[in-house]
Amino acid sequence: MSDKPVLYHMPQTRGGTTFWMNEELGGVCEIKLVNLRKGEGRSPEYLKINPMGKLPALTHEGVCVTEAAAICLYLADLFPEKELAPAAGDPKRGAMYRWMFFAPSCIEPMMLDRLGKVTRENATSAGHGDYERVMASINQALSGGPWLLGDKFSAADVVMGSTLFFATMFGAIPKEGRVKEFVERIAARPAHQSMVKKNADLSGELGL
Ligand SMILES: N[C@@H](CCC(=O)N[C@@H](CS)C(=O)NCC(=O)O)C(=O)O
Repeated sequence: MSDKPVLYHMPQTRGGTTFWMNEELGGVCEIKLVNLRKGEGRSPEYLKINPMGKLPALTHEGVCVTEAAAICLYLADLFPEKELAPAAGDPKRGAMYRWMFFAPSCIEPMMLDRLGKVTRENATSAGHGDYERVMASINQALSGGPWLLGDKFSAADVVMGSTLFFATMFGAIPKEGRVKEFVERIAARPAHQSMVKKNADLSGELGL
């Protein structure tokens, strides 16, 4: 691989997920800070990278990847020697995809419904169902362990771990039972602790 991937980041955003992934991989990305509070996400230069004006984003070899889960998956595949994703064709890769898609497409909208006190008449047409269904799935996902794919930590744990970390922090999901154990296991990882420390330093630098 020639160029280093460039990760566009700001602390206190979903960029924390991809910044943590970068720490799990040993710091493989060049970090470029985008200060959303100063409007840098809406600058013409950044909108060319991500027309959504959102973080995180990653560029590599002329390609842009947005969406935290997609970036984590891309990085896991780019550095297979770090073993953060089962190889293509391994059935466990199916489970990895499942939970990496489940977090942004089911947990996140459910969380926003809960926090915004939105009630939906029809859980069958809402892709994320409802709170009870999402919680039943999360509990099933965490029933093995210690990690989502069993003994081996993977990119799926980064995405689900971050999502559950924030869901419990904001009170959308109670911090109890398997969720509590999982979130505590996540917080004990050296790469997660390093992300928290570096983000705190960067927050200071940016005056957040
Ligand atoms: N679907 C995106 C969501 C990214 C997102 O909403 N990022 C927020 C920060 S947590 C953002 O950049 N907001 C700035 C804005 O919308 O202007 C992902 O999963 O990465």
